[in-house]
Formats: sequence, structure tokens, C-alpha cells
Amino acid sequence: MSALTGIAKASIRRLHTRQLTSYIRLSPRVSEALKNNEPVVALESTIISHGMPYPQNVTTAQQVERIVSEYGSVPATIALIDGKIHVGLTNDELERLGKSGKSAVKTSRRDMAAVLSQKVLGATTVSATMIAAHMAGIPIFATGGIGGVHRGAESTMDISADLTELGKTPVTVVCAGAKSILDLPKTLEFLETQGVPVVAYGESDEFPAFFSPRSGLRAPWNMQTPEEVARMTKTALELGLSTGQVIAVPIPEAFAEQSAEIERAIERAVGEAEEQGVKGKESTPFLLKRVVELTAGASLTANIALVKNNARVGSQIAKSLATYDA
Ligand code: PSU
Ligand code: MN
Repeated sequence: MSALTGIAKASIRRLHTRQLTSYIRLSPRVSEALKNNEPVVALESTIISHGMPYPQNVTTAQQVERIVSEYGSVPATIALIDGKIHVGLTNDELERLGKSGKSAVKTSRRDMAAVLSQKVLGATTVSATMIAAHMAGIPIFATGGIGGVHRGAESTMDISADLTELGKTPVTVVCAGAKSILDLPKTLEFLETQGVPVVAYGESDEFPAFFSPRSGLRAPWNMQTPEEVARMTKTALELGLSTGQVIAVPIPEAFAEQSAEIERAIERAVGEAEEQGVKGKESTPFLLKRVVELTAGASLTANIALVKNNARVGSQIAKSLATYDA
């Protein structure tokens, strides 16, 4: 028996029960890929509905899928549609999500059962996408940024469910770190408590801060190649650790130039959110939208560039992981 098949048996929740299977709709391409142990990369949908404006959100989602394919893996964008967890979307479904924008339900772990039972349109956050990917047996997931511990969390207790999910679901999340709309030192502390390895990917061991390749904080691990990350992933799955992993890829240098301007916009947006009493699940979408407005779109260009870069790295990691199955 090959290594990954062994891992899959031990640690990946393939669609084994009839009940679970009845909730999941794999696209024909994703289904075929999983059957043949081809590399697959999961992609989230809140970034489409709530993270970017229409129509750039749809174009970006399509480009991201294309990049995953170009680098050798099969893309699987995940969303909750008409009571089913869809893994792999059609172009029409991507368009529907993009057009719905914030009228789709931003779905994290706590919302999944309600969204599915009420058959409303649900865009999955990092936490819900991890759950769905794990159910389908997809260990690699690429996105823009993860949620984190919000600034002022010591009084609001606003800590993203992404972080607790990373503590209990064995999916590797390739991202550009977390935005400085968050409290990054506390985010790293929380991930340590949850037992989640954070890997700075590339030349530097610094934890990237989404729009900026630098946060001034060191990540506990630094890896330089997809092969290294794939080896760690294989090891974690074989050990049955059942925790996720964060692979933090710095934004490409060419798009990092405006990070100081974006940083100022973030400070202002955080202030406005506080003044206007924006909280809970509205907080992140509010901040993202305000930062795009305040930077006249510069943050959107940077955001799109880093998501594409993460799609490439995610695809390379998935491809390397799949070689253990050969
Ligand atoms: N950060 C971004 N872009 C995003 C998100 C976060 O830079 O689109 C989305 C992701 O779906 C993430 C979610 O999982 O926001 C976290 O929301 P909250 O902070 O409410 O947990
Ligand atoms: Mn929150």
C-alpha cells in the first residue's frame, strides 16, 4: 500500500458514511481526481462573496483556479448551495456567488448546519472550508489570509473560528499570513496554544502580514520548498496529529510597495469600525471593504496578486504530496 493511501486511511475523513456523502457534491473533475489520487487544492468562497467586490471577485476566482491547474493540481472551490456542500464549482455557481456578494451567508463552522438545513447560499470561510476539504479528503487549501485574534480581543473576545479550526482539523492552509487589521502577536500565540505549526515560506523566517511581507514577528518555522512542506504534511498526517498547519507565503515584492499606504488605511478603518460599533462576523468584511475604498483600489490589486501567488504555492505543495502516492 502506498504511503498516502495509508495516511488517508488513518487521518483523512474520506466520504465513508452514507449520511455524510448525502451532503457532499463533488464536481465530476474533483471526484475523478480524488479517485485517482491526483493532487487537489481546496479554495474558499467567502473571499469571493465578502472579500472582494464584483466583478473582480469572479475573475479572480477563475484565475486562481486556472493557476492551480497550470501548476499541476485540480482546483476545488467550496460553497454551500441548496443544502449541499459543493466541492468544485461550475462557472455559473462562481458567478452566482460573486453576484450575491454579502447576501450570501458568510459561513464558518457554527453556521454550517443552519445554512445547509435552510438551503440558503453559504460562502465558506477558512474554518468551514477546512471542514469540507477534510470531509472530502483534500489535505491542501490555498487562500488569501486567515482570520485571527482581533485587536482589542482582551475585551471583545473576538477571535476567529479559523484559529480553533486549525487546532482540530488536519488541513494545511496556504495563505499570506494574517492582516494587520488583527493583533498579529496574539494570533501567533493563539496558534501556538492550539498546536498549529506556522511556517514562513521562502527566504525569510518572518511571519508575513498579508499586504506586507514583514510583520516584525518571527514564525516558528521556515521552509523554502514545496517538497519540505509536503514532507511535513505527510509526517503530520501519519502521526495522526489532527491539527492543521499554516504555510505563510509573503506577498510578491512587486506588490508590497504600497504596504505603508495600506497600513495607514488599516489604522483608519480599525478606528472607524470602533466608532461605528461594527463587530462580530461583520468586522472583517467591513475592514476589508474600507481598506479598498481608502486606498482607491491599491489594496485590491495587492490582494489579488497574493491570492494568485498562494494558489501557485498550494498547487506545488499538493503536487509534491501526491508523489508519495505514486
Ligand atoms: N481575511 C482576508 N480576506 C478574507 C477573509 C479574511 O484578508 O476574505 C475572510 C476569510 O474567509 C476568513 C474570514 O476565514 O474572513 C474570517 O472572518 P472572521 O474574522 O469573522 O473569523
Ligand atoms: Mn470574529
